[in-house]
Formats: sequence, C-alpha cells, structure tokens
Amino acid sequence: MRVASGRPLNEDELARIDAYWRAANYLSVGQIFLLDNPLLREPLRPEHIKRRLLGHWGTTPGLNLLYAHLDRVIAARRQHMLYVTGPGHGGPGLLANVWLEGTLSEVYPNVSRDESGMARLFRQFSFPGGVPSHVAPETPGSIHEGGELGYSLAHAYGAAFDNPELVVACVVGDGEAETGPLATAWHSTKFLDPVGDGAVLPILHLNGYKISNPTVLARIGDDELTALMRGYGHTPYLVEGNDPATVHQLLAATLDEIFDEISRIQREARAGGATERPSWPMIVLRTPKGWTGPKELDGLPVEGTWRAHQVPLPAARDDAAQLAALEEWMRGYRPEHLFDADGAPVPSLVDWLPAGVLRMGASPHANGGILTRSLELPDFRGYAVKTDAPGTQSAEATRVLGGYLRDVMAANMPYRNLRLFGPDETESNRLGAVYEVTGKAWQARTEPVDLHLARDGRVMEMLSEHTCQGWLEGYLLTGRHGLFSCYEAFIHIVDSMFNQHAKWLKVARTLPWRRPVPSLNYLLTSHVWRQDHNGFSHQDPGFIDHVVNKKADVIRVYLPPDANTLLSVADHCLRSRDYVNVVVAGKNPAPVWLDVEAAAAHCARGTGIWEWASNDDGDPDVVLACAGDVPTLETLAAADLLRRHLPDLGVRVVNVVDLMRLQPASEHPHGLSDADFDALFTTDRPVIFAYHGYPWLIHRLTYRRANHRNLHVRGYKEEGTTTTPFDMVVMNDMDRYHLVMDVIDRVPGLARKAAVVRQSMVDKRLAHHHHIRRYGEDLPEVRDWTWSAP
Ligand SMILES: Cc1ncc(C[n+]2csc(CCOP(=O)(O)OP(=O)(O)O)c2C)c(N)n1
Ligand SMILES: [Mg+2]
Repeated sequence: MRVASGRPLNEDELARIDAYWRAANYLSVGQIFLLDNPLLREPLRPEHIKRRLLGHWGTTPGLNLLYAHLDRVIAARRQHMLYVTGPGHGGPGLLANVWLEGTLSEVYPNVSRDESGMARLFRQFSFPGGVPSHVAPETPGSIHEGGELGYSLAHAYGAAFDNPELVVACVVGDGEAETGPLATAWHSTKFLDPVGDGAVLPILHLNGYKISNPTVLARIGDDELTALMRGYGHTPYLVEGNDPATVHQLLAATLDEIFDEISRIQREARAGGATERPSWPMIVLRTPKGWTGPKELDGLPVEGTWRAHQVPLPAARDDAAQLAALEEWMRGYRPEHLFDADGAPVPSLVDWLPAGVLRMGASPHANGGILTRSLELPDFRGYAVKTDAPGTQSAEATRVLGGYLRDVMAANMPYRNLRLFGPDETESNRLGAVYEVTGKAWQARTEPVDLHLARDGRVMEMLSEHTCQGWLEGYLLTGRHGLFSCYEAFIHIVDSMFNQHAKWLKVARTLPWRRPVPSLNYLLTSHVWRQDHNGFSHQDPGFIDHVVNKKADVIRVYLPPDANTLLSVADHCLRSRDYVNVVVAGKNPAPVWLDVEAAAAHCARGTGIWEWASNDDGDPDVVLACAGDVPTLETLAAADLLRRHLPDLGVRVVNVVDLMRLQPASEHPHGLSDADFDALFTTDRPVIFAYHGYPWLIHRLTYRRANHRNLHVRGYKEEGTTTTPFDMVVMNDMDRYHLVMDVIDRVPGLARKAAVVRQSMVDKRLAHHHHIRRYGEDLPEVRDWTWSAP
C-alpha cells in the first residue's frame, strides 16, 4: 500500500484541525450521554446523564476525523463533496459536524449554535421526540442511513454518476465490508466514467472490529488486503496510527496526494487523451475503534477493541466511577478552548471551514429534489399499438415500452439525468431499443463480440441486483431519474434494500426542508407466468406482497394488462415523486385489449368495468375480476366460454391496473371509496378474481369490503416447473376452465343447471394434460384463442 510522505500541516493548521476534531468528538460524547450541563460548567452529576444510554461511539471518532480533513480539502480546493458513511450508526458524529459547520441550525433553528442549542443537540439524540441514533433523513447532508450495513459504496457511486464536479467520500466499515452488497459494489470502478461522472473516494475504516468480533479485513495481511483492493481496481493508500498529530499529518498528506491524483485522472480523461481504465485511489484508515475514548473499564481494554462499539461507560448515571471517567473523558477534549462563553464554537475552530453549499451538510446533492429537473416525456400515445377492437392485435408489452423509453432517453440526453438499471436483462426484457440512442456503461476491456458497450453509456448493467439497486437509490436521492428492470423472481434479492429506501422516503416526506425526489421505478418482467423455459426457481410473484407492507403513502403497484396500459403507467411513474412504483408487465406476445385512449382512461381510473367484455346489463350474476396480463387473458377466455355455454348468465368483467385501488380509501390514497368499490364489485354477487400473484394478498387488501365474503381469488400458489405457458395457469387453478368451474360452483343455482358444462371443463383440463405430455405444447384451441366480440 502507498504511504504518503510529507507533513503538509503547519503548526497552526495542525492545532486547528485537531481542535475541530476534539470538538466534534466532545459533541458526539455529549449526545450519547448528557441531558444537561452541556459545557460542563459544573461537575457532572447523575441527573445530567440520560437514563437510557443509546448510541454508538466506536466508529464516531474516525468519522469525525475524516469530516475534519475532508473539510480542509474542500476549503483548499473549493471541491464539491458528499460524505457517505457506511457505519451510519455513527450518527452522533455527523450531527456534531453539521452543528459545528452551522447547517444543522439553519435547518433546525432551535438547535442553535450556542449553549441552549448544544443542550438541545445533546438531549434530542436517541431521545423520544428527538432524532434517531443513525445518520437518518433528518440529518442534513445525508443520503445514506447506514442502519442496515452494506449499501454505502453503491449509494456513493449512484451519487457520483453524471456529477462530474462531485467527489463522494465514502466510509466503508470494515464489518460492513463483509456484506455481500458491499463486496460486489467495489466493482463499480468498471462503470464510472472519468469524463462524465464524478469520483468516489472509498475509505475503508479498518478500526478492526464489529459489535463483538474482529473483522475479516483487519486480520489478513497487508499484502492480501492490498491485492484485494488492487483487484477491485484501486490504488490503496494506508493511513495508520494512534498518535493524533502523526495521523493528522499523514491523513492530510494522503488526501492532498489523492485529490491531485483524482484531478489528474479526470483532467487526462476529459482532455480526450486517456482511454485506459484508471486505478482510482482509495484509503485504508487503520485507527483504533473508539479512539480517544475510555482506555479501559473494569480492568478490560475498551479503546481499540470491540468493547468501544456502543456506549463505553454504560452505567455512567449509576456508577460513580464511570461518571467520573466520563467527566475525565469529556474534559480531556478541553471544551473551554473549543467553545466560548455562550457555548458557540470559538472562531478559530470554524473560520477555516468551507462556506455555503460547499459545507457537506448543505450540499444540494444531499437534498437532491432541489436539483431535480423533470423529465422531458414524449407523448406515450405516439408509441401505442393501434387497435380497432379489443384483442385483435398482439404485442410484447415491454418491447413497446422500449420504443418509448428510447425516445425518453434521447429527449433527456442533454440533461444527463436518466439512467436504466438492470442485472444484464435490458435486452432480454425487450427494452433493447434504448441501445439505438445510448450504450451500456463499461470501462473494462472490450472484445469485438461485445455489443453496445460504451464509456458514457446510460444503461447500467451488472449482475448484482444489490449494486443496481444501490446505484439507482444514490442516483435518485441526488435528484435524478431511473428505472430498474428485473426478473420478477429475483427482485427479492433486494427486498431489504427496498425496505430501507421506503423507510427513507416515509421519513423524508415529513421533513419540510427535504424536497421530493424522483420515484424508484421497478419494471418487473419475465414474470411468474411466463418463466416456462426457466422453471420453478424463476417463478415468484411475492415482491408485491413485500412492498405493500410499507406505508401506503409511498407504495404504488401497477399491473397493466397490455402494452398500451403499460405505456400509460410508465408515463405516470416517470413523472411521479417520492414513491416506489412497482410495475409488473410481460414481455411475451399478448393481446392488446385497449386502444391508447381507452388505456389512458383505464389507468386514470385504476380499475374499471370492461363493458365490451361484459353482458350484465348493470346487474351481474357474477363478477370476473382480474389483475395482471396473464390473469386478464384467462379471465377474458373464461368470459368467452361462459358467453358460449351459459348465455343467460350476466357476467361483468372488472380489470384492476392499480392494485392499491382495492384498499379502502382510509388505508391508501388510491383506495376506492366503499361506494365505488360496491358499485364495481357489488355487495352480494360472487366475485371470481384472477390475480397475478399470491391470492391471499387480494384478501388482505379487500377484507373490509362489504362483498369480501363472496370474493374467491385465484392466483399463484407456488406450483410451477418448466412447462407450457397454459400449464402454468392450470397447475395453479387459474386457467379459463377452472375459472368457469369456479363460477358454476359459486353462482347460486348454477351447479345443478350447468353440471354438464362443468364436466366439460374438467374434461378440457384433462385433455390439456394429455396433449402437452404428448406434443410438448399447448392445445391449439388455447394457443390460438382470440377474443371475438359478442
Ligand atoms: C446488514 C446488517 N447486519 C447487521 C447489523 C448489526 N450491526 C450494527 S453495527 C455492526 C458492526 C459494524 O461494524 P463495522 O462495519 O466495522 O462498523 P464500525 O466498526 O465502524 O462500527 C453490526 C453487525 C447491521 N446494522 N446491518
Ligand atoms: Mg469496524
């Protein structure tokens, strides 16, 4: 590893940076422990100490050290910088720094930069009615919570894309580095364009420990660690030590060298000269966990060990010795030299800090909505499949969407604010038209066989759903737009990342100073019903169940039944802010049910009666409801069968494109009023509902509706394999024949009258079974079925 040389700080600069670091550490300890007496004007007494001591000290002095030194670089170079801290549990550190630089008080005027504000800063931390212990949405300057470890590096890269003037400093916890998402995110070096993108400076915080264990990377040799980092495309710089003055000089020298190096890489690439992939600098910071904290407790070492992770003096309120140790610890930072009589930072502590938006807590990139430019969106109607009558045309919905996305991409190219993300599936998901206007980002070696790879490509493809998700989150939270297309089954890989993003949005929406950011758009395709070639492992529609656990304010789920409705949904999602939009759509040829005007109207309603498929004259005997492209097909085929076999039966077909319409209006902003729901679904007629995913979700959404007792849902019940498309629906009892049987079983009086019809449906299913086993494909009457108008 490289070790920088030189001692760039003169005596005054060294004193200032060290004083700043001590102040940040003092303020961090104060937040964890103190209820009162913030300036230690009197000796600490138990009543000054919080009754519940909550927070994380161990990572904090390292985060504070880096903040101070990054500030020095920012001030010297007028460098726009964003600070992403993987160990987000170091919340007290970030809050201390934004208080010192003044941004906290600008956002929260009552946390003023004086003694009363300091008291409030301390009291509110991890306190009911106050702020969380982590770097949360409430923290100015943050785009990364860091509570769930693993996503810092992907977020940092997402923020850096298309921000050529920005450097994102990213602290990676050495424990965090053991996670899968973090491990794979190192590969982002092969996707970052030194010309059009900013830079990411990863800082591996090798404090040696996690909660109660050593970390893997701290217990391998420097040779192995160096080789690992080099293998990821980095030039590692080592900053190691436990003597503050020495570390200050070394860190300052290292950052000077590194920022020169980043400038050189960018300058050469931007001048059009360099085409080799650069080896980006990164830092290995090996300093003690809980540095400057209590050396030991009860004869056991604390500083420099895992015991420093959380609250190093857990009984400070009740144990006189620990209370004394806390006072000694805090006084050791010499607060009387750091804060004036009013409790404000003394001028020499802060007069060298960056000003205005160069302060990391005030970076507009960390409140990305400020920078958001709405997308230029061509009229989606121009991309629609022309159709004169329902079901007469066939289209691959996502391919139609691809044509629209190509032009959306082209229209926004000048603004460099839109990217598509996916784990190697853009082409497979039929969105390949975008390659007519942009390429796939790629900085590694290329071979003649490669297609569409480009240094400045706007399609981000890496076979890591985690990295795609993390990149996209970072891109959105810094104010840009994106779409993540993924196989439906494998989006589950990022269930937990979705959770964290939805939580972020939920909180951010309540903060008036946080501006809305573009929504996180998922296009889930290659879905459960048409994974007939990949089989059971690829069949899982459960992501929808997962997302609807989150706050209704944030979640939208769309199941467009055809290509034209998909266009309308996509247009809507790309305009929206602060949501997670989940869109599930097929990529296989499928009927186009609605012309584009009807599609737009249907999407605006979210659900509605398809009169052209109904014969109920306003008083149905049964409602056939459907949500999702394949369930819609089976439902219409069932309606067709009923019309032929039971012409007197009043059948109403209701399609649901916006799943959240099913919930009561009291539960979701899109929820139908009870009156509207009852008008569509009746209060007393059987409803046979064919649904794209697991059937119980429909019950969960509708259990309060008057007609819930008559609701019978068919959906995916975890039956699947490599088989024909129709066999998939048969295996799950959602096929047209079974839907007809369900109607006969549930409409009063029909069981007897229609016994012969029912029997013929059973026979059809048997015939299907034998046919596919003989010929390996579906019955012609199923395969070639089309809707014909009554
Ligand atoms: C994904 C995930 N798993 C487990 C935890 C629980 N946890 C919180 S902090 C921590 C240790 C973190 O160690 P490290 O990344 O080295 O951070 P630092 O030493 O800087 O505190 C763990 C395991 C978590 N927050 N996230
Ligand atoms: Mg650690």
